[in-house]
Amino acid sequence: MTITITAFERSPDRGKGLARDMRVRWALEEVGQPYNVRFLSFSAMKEPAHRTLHPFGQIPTYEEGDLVLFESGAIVFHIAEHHAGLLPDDAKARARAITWMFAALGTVEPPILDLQVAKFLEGDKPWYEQRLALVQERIRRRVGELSNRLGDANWLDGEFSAGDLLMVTVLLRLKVSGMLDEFPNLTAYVARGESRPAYKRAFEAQLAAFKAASTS
Ligand code: GTB
Repeated sequence: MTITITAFERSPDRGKGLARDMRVRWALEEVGQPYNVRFLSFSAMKEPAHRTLHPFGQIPTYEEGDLVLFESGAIVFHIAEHHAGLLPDDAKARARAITWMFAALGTVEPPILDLQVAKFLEGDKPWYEQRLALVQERIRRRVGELSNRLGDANWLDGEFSAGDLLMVTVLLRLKVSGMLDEFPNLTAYVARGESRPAYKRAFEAQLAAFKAASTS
């Protein structure tokens, strides 16, 4: 069945792979599923037609026959549940990999998103410096805990899983701040993710789309 996802027509990150369609593209590449992409402008995302697919008027969405999904984590989970390659067969290992998916989105991502909010939306506030310091402290604590757990392992729990896929995409958003460099094992972990052929294919596809939109 044809799979169609949505993505930014012109991604604000200029194709650096930080928008959340990247997670979905990467998951689809890992399991070898072809997909189409419908590109949306910011205004099209807020139109009723797209809101039928996504109540919050965002990307990514996922359509497969009459199934429509939103939320990148739920989409990656759906892909992982229906195709081999992203979740272990063993029931307990599978449950642990799913736990890491939730940990990535529910525990590690929120403080990292706070940093983006502080930098891009609160930079002109008189309390900005104080807030920034607090946000950075929270990130250091949380990411430090993750670093301790990973130790010198390649992946979070045995083989690469959807938990790693989401965690790597979450940590990638920290790269530009320089804070990831404080954790060499996580820097190497992210680089391992980026060096996977499926990641590279997904990255190239979204970059090519950005370039095509910029020249049109
Ligand atoms: N929880 C949802 C999910 O995981 O799918 C969050 C979806 C979401 O935030 N989507 C963003 C969006 O549609 C795009 S990814 N924003 C438009 C809107 O809300 O109107 C977030 C994002 C945007 C830009 C960059 N960047 O430029 O680096 C990175 C990530």
